[in-house]
Amino acid sequence: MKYKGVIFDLDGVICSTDHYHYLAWKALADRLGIYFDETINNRLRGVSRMASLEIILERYNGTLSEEEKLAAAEEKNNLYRELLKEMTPADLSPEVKNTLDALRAKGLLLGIGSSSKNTKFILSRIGLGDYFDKISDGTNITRSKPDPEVFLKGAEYLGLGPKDCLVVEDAKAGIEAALAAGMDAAAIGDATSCGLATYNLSAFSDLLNCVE
Ligand code: B16
Ligand code: MG
Repeated sequence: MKYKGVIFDLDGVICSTDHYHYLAWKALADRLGIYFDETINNRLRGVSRMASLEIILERYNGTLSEEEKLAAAEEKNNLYRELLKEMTPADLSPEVKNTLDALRAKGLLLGIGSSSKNTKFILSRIGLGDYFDKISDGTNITRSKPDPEVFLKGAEYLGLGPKDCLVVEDAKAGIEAALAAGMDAAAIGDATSCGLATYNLSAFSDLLNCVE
């Protein structure tokens, strides 16, 4: 086996929460009179909550104090969490679940490396609450992707060195973070176009070919 562990990004890799993020940011942007569309929403992929807010505020005709920014981010998050309650185990695709099971059966450790502070809530909604060996997420990092912190912590939690880990990501910032951590990176979806990844996956199950 080429690796001892695989660290998965959550949003856009294990499941899709893009639309819920979009709806919640859109509601906030509308209230503040800020133009916001799906193209701007794509720039938020893999980016932390506060950095996402800064991107949305690029089109704001005014200024918010730090306190108002925190309140705006909390407003978005409360709405986002309400929307996440619509998710069920049916939002986990059989292909993803079967591939995860097959990787585990090969003896690989499975971890999460996500920018989200809602990781545990999302995993519980889709029926993977206790599934992963270790979770590194927005609650244990101080620097957002493309900084490697989230993946370095993930590897440390798994008890592995960077060279023993493969990262799976859907965002360019996430691929950059994995490479900066000294790890190989498999890109899926949007991230395949950046041309930086060690592997480009056309389907999640392609991972099985990358690990040996
Ligand atoms: P939260 P990932 C990222 O998750 C999302 O892609 C990104 O859109 C979001 O802003 C970020 O999490 C923070 O999420 O507001 O839930 O803390 O792709 O790194 O799993
Ligand atoms: Mg992602």
